[in-house]
Amino acid sequence: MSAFVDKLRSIVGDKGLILDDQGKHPYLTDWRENYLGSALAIVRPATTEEVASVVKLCAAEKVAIVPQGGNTGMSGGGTPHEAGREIVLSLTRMSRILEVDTIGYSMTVEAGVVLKTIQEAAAEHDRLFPLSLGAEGSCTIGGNLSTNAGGVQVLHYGNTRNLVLGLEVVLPSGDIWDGLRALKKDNTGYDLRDLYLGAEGTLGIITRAVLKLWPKPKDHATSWSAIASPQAAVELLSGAYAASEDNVTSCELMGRQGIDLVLKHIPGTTDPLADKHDWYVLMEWSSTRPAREGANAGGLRDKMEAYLGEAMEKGLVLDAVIAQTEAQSKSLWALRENHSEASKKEGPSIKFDISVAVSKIPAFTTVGLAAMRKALPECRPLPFGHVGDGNLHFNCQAPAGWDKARFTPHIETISSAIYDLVVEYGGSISAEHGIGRIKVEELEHYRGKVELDTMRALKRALDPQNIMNPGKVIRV
Ligand code: FAD
Ligand code: 2HG
Ligand code: ZN
Repeated sequence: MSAFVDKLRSIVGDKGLILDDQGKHPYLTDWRENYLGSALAIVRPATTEEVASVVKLCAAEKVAIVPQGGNTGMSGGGTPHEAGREIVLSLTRMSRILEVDTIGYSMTVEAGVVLKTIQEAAAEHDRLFPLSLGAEGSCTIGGNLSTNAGGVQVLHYGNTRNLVLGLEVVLPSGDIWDGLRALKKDNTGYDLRDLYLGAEGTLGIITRAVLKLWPKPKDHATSWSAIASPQAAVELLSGAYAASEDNVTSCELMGRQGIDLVLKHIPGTTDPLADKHDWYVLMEWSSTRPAREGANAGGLRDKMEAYLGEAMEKGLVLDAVIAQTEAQSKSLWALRENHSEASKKEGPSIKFDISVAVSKIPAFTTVGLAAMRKALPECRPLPFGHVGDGNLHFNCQAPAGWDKARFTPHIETISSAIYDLVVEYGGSISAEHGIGRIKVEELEHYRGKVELDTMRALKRALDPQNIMNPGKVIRV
């Protein structure tokens, strides 16, 4: 293998290779620490041409490649297998913003740019790149595109698939597909771009992208409402679309259990309301129209206050606060965005990244919570998430004090109970985190033969040697 490593070195140089155990370690385990893999090398090319040469070498030597961005994925897709016969190909050195086109509302970037850097670059040009999620300080756009990431503004702007115009991809042969087009309209045959979005690195390596931009909002309002049930959440959201003049950009549901964990584990977080309630909704409205000042002062915050006031009179909202400053808004968001971190600190959990039709969320929640408690009475359900997309992280925290070894034997019973219900409700077993490694068997179980056969046919046609992230998403 040292000859193979020498060939890698001749492509990426010493700067692009990590070979020592300590240096490799962060690339070999996932954010959730579910897996600890092994790899021949961590390879960090600096250009598309270097990526292509590495892939050509791997194709010739039949060495499999695990693409990796910020390694914040929730499904283990970016972690190599334990056998140690793969390389991890990290895109993090390809971190340049190549162009911001303010007239055409687009930005061209390399795959390794961190999402927050893209958001900031857009803002500097008075534009918005709307993808927003808790890991935005470390996830990369290549990872976002490859997982078709969701986040907290999908209900207004769509998921990552909707935020991209063109892609450049290195194929499993090492050929470069130049689809880096900034075209709003392009009906020229099969849509290759859509194939690579959400493919989790199993069909090719995304090296560059043309992203869509939006005008930057000039007025915001953030509220935190206590509600009695998920039914109240969907009704509150339903009315908010019109009340805000179609300016609802986020609507997140949380249960009290999640808030308690955040308050316990995340320093600096505080409960915004005096009393405890079972459920909460965090809503954000944003508009490109600035709030009016002077005699006729007013903006989204006033509209939100009026709307929540009416909702309180109807009994839909039990108590609420509206952020008066950006700092207050940030502290409300911290209660939401720290759910994953707090849950990790608390101990083992099962993540159910499910979606159903928005109107079915209340019924699903009721029967889902009952099913979870029936499967393991001591478990601690932790449902939260993007209620406006019908996507809940219907998670199950292990009983207090339980370690992984004690909790693991129960995972299958709880998972089957929840996934069977998801299917009954016509939902999805992975709304935004993808399949990766963790849900390969579930995909095989819950998707129909026609879909699975089509996916396998695509994988075999595009990656005949099965060197691109093998064993992830779909087994061939
Ligand atoms: P990685 O984890 O490095 O990789 C993810 C997958 O993409 C792997 O299969 C990998 O092989 C592949 N890949 C990476 N880069 C490339 C590339 N250039 N070409 C081809 N394949 C590639 N996700 C959501 O959808 N919504 C959320 O709200 C959300 N919130 C999160 C909050 C926290 C605190 C954390 C830790 C994660 C969250 N995630 C969320 C999950 C994760 O951040 C996203 O999936 C993100 O898009 C992954 O980006 P990454 O760069 O870290 O990718
Ligand atoms: C979020 O919405 C992420 O915060 C992570 O998708 C969810 O930890 C989770 O289950
Ligand atoms: Zn999410």
